[in-house]
Amino acid sequence: MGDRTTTKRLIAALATVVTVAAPSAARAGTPQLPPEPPLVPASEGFVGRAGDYDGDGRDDVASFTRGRAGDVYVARSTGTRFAGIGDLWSSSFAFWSQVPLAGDFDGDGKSDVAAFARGDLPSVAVALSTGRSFGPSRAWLTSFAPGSAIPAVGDVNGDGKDDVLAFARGGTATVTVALSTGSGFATPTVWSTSFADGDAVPAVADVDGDGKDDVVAFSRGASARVTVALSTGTSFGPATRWSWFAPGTALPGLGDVDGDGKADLVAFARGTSHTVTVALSTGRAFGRTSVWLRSWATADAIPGIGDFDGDGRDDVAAFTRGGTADIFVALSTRTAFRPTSSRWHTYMVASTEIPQPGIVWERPKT
Ligand SMILES: [Ca+2]
Ligand SMILES: [Ca+2]
Ligand SMILES: [Ca+2]
Ligand SMILES: [Ca+2]
Repeated sequence: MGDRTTTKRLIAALATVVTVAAPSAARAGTPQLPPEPPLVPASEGFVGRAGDYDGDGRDDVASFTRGRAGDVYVARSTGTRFAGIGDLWSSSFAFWSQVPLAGDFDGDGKSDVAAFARGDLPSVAVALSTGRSFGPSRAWLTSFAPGSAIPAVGDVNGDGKDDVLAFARGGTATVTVALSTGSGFATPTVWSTSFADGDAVPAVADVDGDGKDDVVAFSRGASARVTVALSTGTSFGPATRWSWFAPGTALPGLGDVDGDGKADLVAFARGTSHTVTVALSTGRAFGRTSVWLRSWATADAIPGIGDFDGDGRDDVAAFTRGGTADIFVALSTRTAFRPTSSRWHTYMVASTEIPQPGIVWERPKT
């Protein structure tokens, strides 16, 4: 126990040295930025998909310090653990309270990262993966996901390049899409004028298995409605109710946990139970809800979904963060999640850093 704490302090000290040794131009040029806003503003959050940053078929984890530093660390999956400690893949990406998300925006098989500024100057920056680090941050789009719109990533036209989405929610409830050209995002267009209204939690995945990512909205709370709008390749079809799932404060996500090509529902209960429930997609609806795992992502741990062993079935992760900064993984057996015997990492996503994949959302209003 004492050894591990000492090791962690050494790592933290080393990380500081690395940061000081390589100050970024962006950091040096912006000394008068305001204090960092809260990490998760009221009634906001995001569902981040997993990334395969080195393109070996196994999903890896990334950690974003955000704030003034804008550092991005990656720990690559070996299939049984996440390797490397303090592997800095970028020292100037996703500053302050920007929303960091993963996606393969140029379609080369290696996941890249996007940062959504939102607010009054809404831009989307992308840093492409070389397989060993992230290249320079470049603005791929301006005036996208303004104010408190919820950004998301998915390949909605099925061309192999991930696109970006913005959910307006509230009374507007539009869904805007900007398609990736491979080197930028095209002019945004509205793909739905009525989806994910109020404070519904939106998510993106291919629920009918046709190769085009669809949109899903979770009402949570007492109603717990799950609404789907399928992608036609150029727009989203009508909103249709597919299930009752993720009631109360449960954190909802999507992943193909049985590996049939259709994304399924996964919910992480919060509060006292901490069960993980799954409802499999039939392609036209979500089936019966069943418990796949108990006592997962307890306390304030952040859950995530990704195929960490690369067998084609999505697994679940739990990031303890804080000073412990452990990562646990439970692998899909196709009918349940089975926790692996050891931690997959013992110092990754520390303090209040944001992990990808991660489901970060505040509890619904009561
Ligand atoms: Ca696309
Ligand atoms: Ca689809
Ligand atoms: Ca499935
Ligand atoms: Ca798996």
